[in-house]
Formats: sequence, structure tokens, C-alpha cells
Amino acid sequence: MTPCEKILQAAIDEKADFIGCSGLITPSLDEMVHVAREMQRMGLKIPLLVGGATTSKTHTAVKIAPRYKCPVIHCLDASKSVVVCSALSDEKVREEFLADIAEEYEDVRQEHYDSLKDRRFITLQDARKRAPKTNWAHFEPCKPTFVGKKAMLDIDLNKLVPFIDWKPFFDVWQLRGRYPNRGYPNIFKDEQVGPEAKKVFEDALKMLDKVISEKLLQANGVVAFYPCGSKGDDIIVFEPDSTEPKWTFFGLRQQADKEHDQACYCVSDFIKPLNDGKPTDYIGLFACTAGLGCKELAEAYEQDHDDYSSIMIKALADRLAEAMAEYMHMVCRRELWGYSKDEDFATSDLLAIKYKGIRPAPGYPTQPDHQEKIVVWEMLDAFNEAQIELTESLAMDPASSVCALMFAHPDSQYFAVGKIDKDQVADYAERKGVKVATVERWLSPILGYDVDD
Ligand code: B12
Repeated sequence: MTPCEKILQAAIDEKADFIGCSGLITPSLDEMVHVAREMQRMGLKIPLLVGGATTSKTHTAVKIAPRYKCPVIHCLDASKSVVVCSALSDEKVREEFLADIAEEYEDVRQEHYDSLKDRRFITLQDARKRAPKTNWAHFEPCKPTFVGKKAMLDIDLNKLVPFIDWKPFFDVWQLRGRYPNRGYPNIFKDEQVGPEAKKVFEDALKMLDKVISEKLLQANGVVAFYPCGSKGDDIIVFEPDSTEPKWTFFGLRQQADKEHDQACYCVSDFIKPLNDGKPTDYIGLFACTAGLGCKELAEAYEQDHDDYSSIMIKALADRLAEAMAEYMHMVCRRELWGYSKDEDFATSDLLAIKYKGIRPAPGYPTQPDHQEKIVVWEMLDAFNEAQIELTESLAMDPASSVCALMFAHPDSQYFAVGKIDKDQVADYAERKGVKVATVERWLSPILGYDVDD
């Protein structure tokens, strides 16, 4: 979320040997291309290292590296950056290392272009014909206990602890057990990483106790329910007691060629179609955070040269944010929306998603368009209601935040839109009233074709 100019100015002022950019979500990808272009324009000669969950060697080789004449290197793992920086700093191995990278990235680019040629899509029109068949005549939507929005502030962290999924916690520490000792709690049995995993876990529990007893983090959320109805691939949403459409969620439909009997899904398939333009159904949405106070704590630890605790508090806030999302979804299903009042699962079953309904989030594979968060923020007013900000780059601040849409239909299920073709991008741009090039930038990771920049 740091502006490009600030990164480059700091690198110049500090006479940096390397620049590293980290990207968690799709908007960072485009920003990294911009950083590379700017480095070229300013005549910099510093290597650019790229990493983070949303980045890939392919994106780095195809989109970033060609924009900057000096080395651009993707690092899958932060610990690899040591090897990379050592090689780049050592006159004896630098040339050979760079030649290897150049050759490898050329292969990656070639493979990427070849794979595009092999992709098979059906037309958007045909994909729509293969939408799942739902018998709406027999579907009676459940009316939520309120329509409009409601804040859930300063949630007791003790309530969230049982909902913590500890598996991703060990990824933060790059601790991976060998099969079958993957994930929590099996990882403790692993011969190699087991003892270390146990140690960080015990430290995490100690810090969690301190966070809870001293109220070091605050967890806030805001939830809303609105009347709606589907119209093709979109969901039209109405303000309470209004029959005038107010907002639209734009959907993307699976378009890859599959076996004939397989449906091509879009999130709008789980909402009852509008009746003569009037609402027929309900949609829920929420945003939540467990990260209020986290930045300040992490900074204090860093000032103290305690990087371990700084990473630990961020990892815990992330776990609590995801736990809060699970908790809020449960409260909605059982009480606030109430479509699943009798649900009575153990927490482990909740984490295994055995309940009715889904909560896909903008940016995840079911709706990969991060721009959809803008309308979510209009509907939730999440900054004023719960102190969760949507930044210009469509990230949420505090970082430990999650937002989601909620669908109650019993047939609703998670799916990945996958790659899409040109006809869908053009149709989507027209429905949204934006340029095709703009959509292509937002959706770059799921485009099934190449775009000239
Ligand atoms: C933990 C996590 C979260 C946490 C924490 C987020 C945060 N504070 O950072 C929570 C639950 C809060 C969260 C929320 C969201 N998430 Co999330 N999340 C993840 C998850 C599971 C792991 C990411 C992670 O932290 N891994 C651990 C770290 C250590 O690994 P890493 O980031 O890959 O970094 C390593 C390397 O890449 C490298 N590295 C990283 N940066 C750099 C930089 C340099 C220079 C170098 C050399 C190396 C390097 O070193 C690291 C250690 O080895 C990923 C899925 C996945 N398995 O990757 C999804 C994922 C990143 N999330 C995703 C999404 C969509 C979201 C949300 C937008 C969902 C939503 N609508 O609510 C929000 C956005 C949050 C925000 N603040 O805006 C998507 C992004 C998809 C996309 N293309 O945009 C992912 C990929 C899930 C998916 N499969 O769809 N998320």
C-alpha cells in the first residue's frame, strides 16, 4: 500500500542495493508493473525482488520483468531472498546467476503463451445456457430479522478463540510437516519441524492470553441484509422498503470448456430472479476486523528490535480476523438472518463448511473482482460503522480484516470462476459501464488470453 514514488525515493535516499515489493491481493500486481516501469523511466539500476501470495513467477516473467532492463526476480519464499541477494552481490557468480534467470524466464514466458493457445472456452452465451437449473417456484426465501445494517463492536475475543483455524498459522512461519504430518495438530508429530512448531504455538498461546486479558486488540464488525433479486449474471440490490434498484453486484461466470453435463456457475445463480423488476430474495454481507491496535503493537515490538513478536502479533490478529468471519457468519445463519436456526455443529464441522449457505468474498475465486468491494463499502459504511477502511488500492485497513457476501440458498456452493474469455470481459465492461482495458487490468490473473500493454 506504499506509493511507488515513496518506495523509489527511499531507495535512492538510502542508496539501497535492492528493492523488494510484496503483493497480497491482485491490485498489487498492476502496481508492481508500474513500479518496474518507473524504475526504468528513472534510470535506476537496482534489482527488483517480487514476492507475496498473489504474485507468481509467470506474472513476474510475463508482465513485470519486460518493463525494467535490470534484474527482476520472483522469490516464492522470503528465505530465498538471502540466496538471491547474495548471488546478485557477488561479482563472481552474478553474471551466471542472471543469465540463468533470463533463460528460465524466457521459458516461463514461452510456456505461458503456449498454454494460452491450448485454452478452450465456450461462448458466454453458451455458458449462460449451462447455468445450474434451480427450481425457484418452490423456494421461499427466509426474511432476515432486520434489513439494513448493524454494527457489532468490541466483540469479546474469548468468543472467537474456538473458531481459530490454526493451520495457516504455521504457514506464516514456513513450518510444513511432511505428509501425513501436515497442518494442525499433526504437525507437532513431525520429526523435523514438530519441536519448532510446538514452540511457536506455545508462544502464540501465551501472547493470545496477554492480548485477551489486557484487551490489546479490538474486534469490530458490521453486518447488513438487503432485499435483492438476480438479473442474468448480476444481483440487483434494493434499500429497505424500496422497489427502486440501488446497487448491483456484477457476477462472472465459469467459461472454460467442461464436460457437457457440468454446470457453468456464477454467484447470481444462488439468488431468486427479480419478479417484474421487484425484489424476491435477500442477500447478506459483512466486514470484520480483529486488527484494531495491531499496527501500533507491531511497531512497538519492532522499535524494541523484537521482530519475532511483531510477526507473532500480526499472525494472531489474522487468525482472529478469520475466526471473527466464521463467528459472524454463524451468528447470521442462526440468529440475525435465521435461515438455519436449528444448526448445531461442532466448531470443527463449521471450519469444514458443513453448514447451509456460503460467504464468498470479493477477491476470492468465486468473485475475483476486487472492485466489488467498493459497493460492499457503500452498503456497509464499514469505516464509520466499524473503523475498517477500504484503501485506494482496495485493500482493507487494518490488514487483519475480512469482508464477504452471504447467500442462504441451500444449493449455494463455492466454486472458482477460473479463466474467462474476451466476450465475457467485453460484456462485463459494458454492464459495469467501464472500458474493456480497465476490466482487463482488474482481472489480469483470470484472463484466458494475452493483452498487449
Ligand atoms: C493469511 C491470509 C489472509 C489473512 C491475512 C492478510 C494479511 N494481513 O496479510 C486475512 C484472513 C486477514 C486475509 C484477508 C483477505 N484475503 Co487473504 N489470504 C491469506 C492466505 C491464506 C495466506 C497469505 C499469507 O499471509 N501467507 C503467509 C505469508 C508469510 O506468505 P506469503 O504472503 O506468500 O509470503 C511469502 C512469500 O511469498 C515471500 N514474500 C512475500 N512478500 C515478499 C516480498 C519479497 C521482496 C520477497 C523476496 C519475498 C516475499 O515470503 C513470504 C514468506 O516466505 C492467502 C492464501 C495463500 N495460501 O497464500 C490468502 C489470499 C492472499 N487472500 C486473498 C483474499 C482475496 C483476501 C481478501 C481480499 C478477502 C476478503 N474479501 O476479505 C482479504 C484482504 C485483506 C486486506 N487487508 O485487504 C486471496 C488473494 C487473491 C488475489 N489474487 O487477489 C488469497 C491468495 C486466497 C485465494 N486463494 O484466493 N487473508
